[in-house]
Amino acid sequence: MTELKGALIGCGFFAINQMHAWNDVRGADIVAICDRDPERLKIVGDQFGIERRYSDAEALFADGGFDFVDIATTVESHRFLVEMAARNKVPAICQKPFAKTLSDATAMVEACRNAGIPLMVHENFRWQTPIQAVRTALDSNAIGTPFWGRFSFRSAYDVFSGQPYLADGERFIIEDLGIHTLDIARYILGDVRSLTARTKRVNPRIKGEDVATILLDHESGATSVVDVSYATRLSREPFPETLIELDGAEGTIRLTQGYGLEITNAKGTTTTDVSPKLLPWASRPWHNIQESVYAIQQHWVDQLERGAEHSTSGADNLKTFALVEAAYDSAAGGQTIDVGAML
Ligand code: NAD
Ligand code: 89Y
Repeated sequence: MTELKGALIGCGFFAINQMHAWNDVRGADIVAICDRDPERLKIVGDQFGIERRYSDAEALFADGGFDFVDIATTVESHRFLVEMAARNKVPAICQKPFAKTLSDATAMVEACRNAGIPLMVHENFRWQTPIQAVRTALDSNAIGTPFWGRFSFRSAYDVFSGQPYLADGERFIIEDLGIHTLDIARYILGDVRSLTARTKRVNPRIKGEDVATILLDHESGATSVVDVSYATRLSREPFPETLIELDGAEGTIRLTQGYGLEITNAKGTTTTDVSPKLLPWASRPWHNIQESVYAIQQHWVDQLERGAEHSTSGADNLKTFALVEAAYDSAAGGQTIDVGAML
């Protein structure tokens, strides 16, 4: 396999996971890094032994010598950096949330399409081992056609210590975390026709909403509820588990706290442990997310080699991003949003 050369922009909190995962991925190596903060550049450069270091993305692209760029900055710079990659005809991965608005996201997809470069959004939760196990169970027809689902993420984990910017934005849980849950709902039950949402802010120390309840009408005719909260104190903290309930014509699936997959159908009930692996560089409770970072990055390389579209391509992610925007619109106005009309 030819080794692809990558450059990573944004050496912050989450990029450490991406750098570890690149070390494990078959077929790619990071050869250059960029961050406008010299301290972060030095920490990541020294930790991962990267010599080529840039404080300015224009200078990184001008020097070139890499086959793809992995953009791990926060959302404010995503459009600017993806369009820079497109101008330089360099295939790009962009962290979630893809953009600030659906119109920005659409322009980014358009820029990459016109430049003829692949674009993948680092929308990694669908790559988690337990979520993949649910997909596999459905594909094996374990419960027949699903008609109802619940995708639930309820926690009181302190995400603000690692990611302080999450407390400052006008928007919080739907844009930051619910985006993954909505993507999982699409991945499991298919695209969405219409959506109704309600939000709340419970934590007085943050600016945005920390609770959201979203009702989805899927094109398949299934109905689902996506409910997310960072204001839910439980006896056993579930972070960062997404719990799933699916009812089908011939049975049910439950993804329960502690990574149990329970399938009930005419044959009875089976319970399987679908825990993620604890990779050597990972730490609990983040290991579920960390393993999915490795999985999505390996998928990036594998699909580039095959010349095939990525599961969370920019074009695919517009349909997830539309749900984020629709949820904020619905919560603000109280109405049901026609998602198809937004795309
Ligand atoms: P961070 O603020 O810790 O790091 C971002 C880094 O990017 C900073 O070091 C900053 O100096 C640098 N940067 C910003 N703009 C730049 C530019 N134009 N050029 C060069 N450097 C620039 O943020 P973070 O917590 O690491 O989050 C980064 C992204 O990862 C966010 O979009 C966040 O939502 C996402 N994230 C994803 C997951 C996941 O599971 N997919 C988990 C956590 C965070
Ligand atoms: O930023 C978020 C993400 O993508 O996964 C969990 C998180 O780090 C905090 O909500």
